[in-house]
Amino acid sequence: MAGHGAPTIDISGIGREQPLRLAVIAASWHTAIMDGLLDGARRAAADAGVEPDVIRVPGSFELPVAAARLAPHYDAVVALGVVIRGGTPHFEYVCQAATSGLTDVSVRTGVPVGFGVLTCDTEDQGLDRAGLAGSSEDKGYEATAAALATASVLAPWNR
Ligand code: DLZ
Repeated sequence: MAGHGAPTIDISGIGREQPLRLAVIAASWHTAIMDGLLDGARRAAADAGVEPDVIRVPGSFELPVAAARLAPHYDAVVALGVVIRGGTPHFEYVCQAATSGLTDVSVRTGVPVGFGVLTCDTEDQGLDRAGLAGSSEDKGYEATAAALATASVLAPWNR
């Protein structure tokens, strides 16, 4: 799946028009890539005029349980992680757990969960998507913008 075809999502100031509570949950493996994703998430939040709470967890496997605990307290959640394929099936299990777990949290709670988990064959692929100098994509920003834009569009149906 390439970044080609991605929409431009305008989130400028949406958090100033309507207060939006944002939790950014970030795994800790692959530090350089994670730093880029987290910086992108913070930039998106700043563009939206939102002050995020940042919660760190050990690995991507822990993202769904953290999202499940936090989602009821926020308007939008973003999950950031980096999983890099190794020589064992572990990659598939962690990716599957993160993907299905985060989807489940989002659908079950009705709180948008931005999917900022990179699943890569190599570290270079992650660096290229981390919003760093020289990266071609900025997945932390994109996932945060998507979660905030979705929260904003769903706000009229807030209970
Ligand atoms: C164990 C593991 C491995 C091998 N690789 C990664 C990875 O590339 N990215 C990541 O976020 N986490 C990894 N983990 C850790 C698991 O996500 C989890 O933290 C542990 O299995 C403990 O539950």
